[in-house]
Amino acid sequence: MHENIFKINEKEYILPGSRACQGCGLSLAYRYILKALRENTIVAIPPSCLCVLHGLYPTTPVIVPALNTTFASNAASASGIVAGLDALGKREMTVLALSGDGGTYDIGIQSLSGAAERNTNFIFACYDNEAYMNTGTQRSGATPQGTITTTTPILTKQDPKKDFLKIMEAHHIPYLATVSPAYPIDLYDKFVKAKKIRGTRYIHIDTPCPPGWGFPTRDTVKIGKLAVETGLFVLFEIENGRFRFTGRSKTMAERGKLLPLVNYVKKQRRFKDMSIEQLKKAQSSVNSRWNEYLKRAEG
Ligand SMILES: Cc1ncc(C[n+]2csc(CCOP(=O)(O)OP(=O)(O)O)c2C)c(N)n1
Ligand code: SF4
Ligand SMILES: [Mg+2]
Repeated sequence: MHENIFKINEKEYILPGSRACQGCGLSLAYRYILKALRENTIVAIPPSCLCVLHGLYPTTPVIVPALNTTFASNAASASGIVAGLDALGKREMTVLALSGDGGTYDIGIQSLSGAAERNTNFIFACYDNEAYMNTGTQRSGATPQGTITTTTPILTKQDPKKDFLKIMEAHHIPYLATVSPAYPIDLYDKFVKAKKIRGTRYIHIDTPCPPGWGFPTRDTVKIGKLAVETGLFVLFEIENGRFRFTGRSKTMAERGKLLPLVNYVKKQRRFKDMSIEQLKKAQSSVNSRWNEYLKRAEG
């Protein structure tokens, strides 16, 4: 079923000894991303947990070249790398701008929107751990309603998560996809595919984070799977405007039933003060978005 299941790249691009936390969803995702993109990849990195993972110059566990950029300018800096490579005639290189949700939804949105509008020839991937984790779990535009963060410690976050996928889809880019490190083959296949497409490719990564979300480090994959099986995070791709479910979401759309959202919520300390009203609202928005996707998949 998966075109690359027997062809997974065995080479490791992240050597042992990174500074990421135990059980980090970003570490898992990044490992598979680099396996899919292979050599000839340059990564642009804004201030974030990814920056911490890469370490302090002159040492790093990552064996592809990377450029540290400023928070707001990751997409603009990556566009500069693309232009430089073009000028040198190096067309075999892949440029990956990899930003956190803060660096995508909030402070990086302007440079990303400009680059996507110009159909810049790069992959922009957002690893969404749903808060500013590197600086101590402040709320971002990606933080879900009902979550405790260090900037919403009493009442929980009241505003809903921004629908960033719709914002990116409105840029009419050639490729948009969602992935989860809990489903590595789906993730791997999508990055392999994205590498072959020219223009702006946007990939959204659901990124479970044990300390920020409040679950045991051994449960990263379990939490990632629950996000997909409750329909909160849907695996799909939109290629030249055509929507299709992939991986576990595809089998669930064909013959499955979504698990109740409470199964996901009750496993994370960040939701401990979520009200029943907030949970009902979140469940109803999961249901209506799932039905929207089912209709799109039919059409
Ligand atoms: C202009 C600017 N504002 C604030 C900071 C401080 N800062 C560094 S990393 C970070 C959080 C990044 O959050 P996100 O993009 O979600 O990535 P994560 O830390 O969750 O991996 C912040 C606020 C900064 N480096 N530059
Ligand atoms: S805070 Fe979360 S995203 Fe950041 S390194 Fe730790 S587990 Fe990974
Ligand atoms: Mg974040």
